[in-house]
Amino acid sequence: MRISDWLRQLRRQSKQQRSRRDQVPNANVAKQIEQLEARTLLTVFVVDSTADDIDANDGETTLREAITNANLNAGADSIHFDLPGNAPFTIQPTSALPIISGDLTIDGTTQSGFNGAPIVELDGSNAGGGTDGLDLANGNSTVRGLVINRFGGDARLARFRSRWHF
Ligand SMILES: [Ca+2]
Ligand SMILES: [Ca+2]
Repeated sequence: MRISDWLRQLRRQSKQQRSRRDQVPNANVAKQIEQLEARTLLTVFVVDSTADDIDANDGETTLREAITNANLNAGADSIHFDLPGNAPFTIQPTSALPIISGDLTIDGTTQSGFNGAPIVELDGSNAGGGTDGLDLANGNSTVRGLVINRFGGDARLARFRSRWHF
């Protein structure tokens, strides 16, 4: 091998090593970003029906479906509202809603038309006596911008270790 070839080979090797070295921190950064995304990206379920059914194929999402999906979906979730028609929007569950088992934010302020006062109402009139409104059994859950009324039981907010009676 000629010296010039040998030098070229050496240079190539050193360049490859350098680029391999450069890739290590990049790979770490990519991994960190992935982890960050997993932590910060909430899955948002949008309620666009005031009905109370569970039917994955009817093209609309009820609050009952949204809570069920959030419970099944790993990690923290949010429930937003995009209900058609005019305020107030009344959701009348015909039985207890699923216990909220993970971190969940139910945010009634996302309903279009919200202007400082809640316009989405969770009405327990038809839910059966002693039924709880929302049972936040676990995690860091938040309910905002909702009117919750006419339930025989409680709206339980485990985060505050308290019971709200309605
Ligand atoms: Ca549906
Ligand atoms: Ca979840």
